[in-house]
Amino acid sequence: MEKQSIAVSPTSGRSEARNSVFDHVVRAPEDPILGVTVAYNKDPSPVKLNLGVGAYRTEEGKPLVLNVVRKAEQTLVNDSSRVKEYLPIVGLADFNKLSAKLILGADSPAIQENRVATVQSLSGTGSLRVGAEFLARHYHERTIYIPQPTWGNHPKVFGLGGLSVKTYRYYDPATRGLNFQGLLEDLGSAPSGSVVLLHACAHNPTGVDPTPEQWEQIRQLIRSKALLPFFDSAYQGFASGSLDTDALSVRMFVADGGECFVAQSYAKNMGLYGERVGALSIVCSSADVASRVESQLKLVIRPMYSNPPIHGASIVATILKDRTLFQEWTIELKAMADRIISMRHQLFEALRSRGTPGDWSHIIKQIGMFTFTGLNSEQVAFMTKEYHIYMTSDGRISMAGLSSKTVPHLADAIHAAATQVA
Ligand code: PGU
Repeated sequence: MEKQSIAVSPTSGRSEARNSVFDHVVRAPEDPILGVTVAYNKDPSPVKLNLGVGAYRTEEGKPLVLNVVRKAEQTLVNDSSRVKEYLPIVGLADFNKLSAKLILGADSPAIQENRVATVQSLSGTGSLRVGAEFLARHYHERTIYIPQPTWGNHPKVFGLGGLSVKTYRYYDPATRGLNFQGLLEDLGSAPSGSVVLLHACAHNPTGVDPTPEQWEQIRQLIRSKALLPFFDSAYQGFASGSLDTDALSVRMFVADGGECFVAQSYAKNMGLYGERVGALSIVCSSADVASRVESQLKLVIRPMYSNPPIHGASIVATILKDRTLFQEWTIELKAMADRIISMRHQLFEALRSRGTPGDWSHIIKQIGMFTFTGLNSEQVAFMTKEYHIYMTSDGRISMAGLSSKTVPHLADAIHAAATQVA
């Protein structure tokens, strides 16, 4: 082996800059969401507040590991028969079955008829990416329509996955609600067969979901035009506090017998963010199609990351298959959802008591982890600079990062931004 020579400067003692084959590489900007945490971490202010990333915090502002997750982990650790062998390419079999059941419902005919191909993947993001690559290889229509706006990573995940990305109207800034007419028009004029990305519940970043009646109209339109629905379910249980209620949209599309994709994440609802645990389910028209689809999903996964990690999926499977643990999980999940709802009311009241100009009722009307405040990027920059409040530049705040103690500080900042910055 050749010896590496590192030139050390006698004066500085540091290695000297050399020409690099990467000299042309330009510094990339930080990620619009995860980069907010990077900036937050650098701020020495004691009053700083991170409302950027959608990650749950307690009333004390601390990350939360659910009790039920601690218990499941203890069970796993105590079980000396457990080994660290590779999982199959598609992941843990129990986890896959239970995940499909969780989103589609225990009595789903699609599951009973073995028409669902489920693979464990790397949280929501990895599941979306595997789905995108499968579609790019095996589906006749390579265009996916995503809502405008949507989670900032969606266009990149689907674009790099090999699909061409277009948008459909979703949000109306004037009403701070759904642009239902625009949505119907845009999906109505999408080429037949196009893939349509739908947030199963708790739309990110707007917090605006269709009503059940609107979902039914969307379903009819999608089916009548033979569009292919692709659900992103990253917040099951976080919208209403009920796992079943939050799965209603997906279940409507499965009940009609048609095909669809569902990407699930356990990052938020089980607090397993860094464990990277999620699933992709493809609901097919027959068991035979589902088994062929699964065989091809393996060919997508194998060269990407070979097979998924075992720990997070084992935690989820342990909880989902045990009646008592499952019950405990639903209680802890509901408590997280309820705390977020209470933050909405507290923030709304705090703005009202300050007489902050504008209608802030959307804070209590919006659903899920986020409030899409309507604050513009200048106002956001002002709040970061003057109040050390960190949030994405589109004006989205993670309500889960707020606590009773920090509501007044945020309300002061919003009030100042709304009155001093145009
Ligand atoms: N889909 C949606 C709609 C999401 O909001 C997120 C996470 C994901 C998928 C991916 O989550 P996984 O962690 O891969 O399961 N969005 C959060 C978390 C930070 C991020 O951008 O990844 C957010 O703050 O928007």
